[in-house]
Amino acid sequence: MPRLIFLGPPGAGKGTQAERLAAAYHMPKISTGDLLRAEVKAQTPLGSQAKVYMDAGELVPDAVLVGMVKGQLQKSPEQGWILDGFPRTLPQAEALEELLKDLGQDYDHVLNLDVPDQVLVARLLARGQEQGRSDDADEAVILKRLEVYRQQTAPLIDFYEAKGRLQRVNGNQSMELVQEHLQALVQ
Ligand code: B4P
Repeated sequence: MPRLIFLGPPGAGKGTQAERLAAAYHMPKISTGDLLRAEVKAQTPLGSQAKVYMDAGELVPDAVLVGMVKGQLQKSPEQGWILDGFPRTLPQAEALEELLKDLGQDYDHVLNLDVPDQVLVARLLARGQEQGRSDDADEAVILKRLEVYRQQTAPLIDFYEAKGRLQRVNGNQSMELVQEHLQALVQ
């Protein structure tokens, strides 16, 4: 089963496509955004801490995320996995390399979804209205997330490109077409 990493800015469709590919290949997805939102909903100490960062459009500290992902990767490695929303910083990417080495695993594809900023903002505002996600409700918070993406997450494109592992997909197409292109790369 493939092991996939999804990269891309907020609203690029990582969560959407991770869901679709997980269903298509019957494999687990590890979505750090979903895991954090579950902690927030359950009002755990970690959730209360994470909510402050998420509502401000900031990233949750690396140590929290690395611990969370480590537990998930250990669960059932033979089924493959899709990482959605992790890594999001260079320290997270470096920690993932170490983690996978220790677990005797590797990733098969790093898939970067490219979408222009104005489309991202429109998608996230629409989701804020439909689903009431607190970090999508306010345009200022969305713009902050894009700025944080450019500063902290975009450098991962060079990180994986330098390893010859990056594959780019145009995320500014219908969900069905994006899925088709992703599956063509993975198969
Ligand atoms: P995430 O939950 O990962 O969410 P996201 O980046 O905002 O969205 P994603 O790219 O998954 O977009 P989606 O498919 O949902 O992160 C939320 C927060 O959690 C972060 O800001 C951060 O605070 C924290 N966090 C998570 N991981 C972290 C980490 N590793 N380190 C530190 N902090 C972390 O799509 C968005 C919308 O667009 C949806 O409404 C969807 O229906 C629509 N859409 C998708 N594809 C489309 C298409 N092709 N056409 C039209 N609309 C489309």
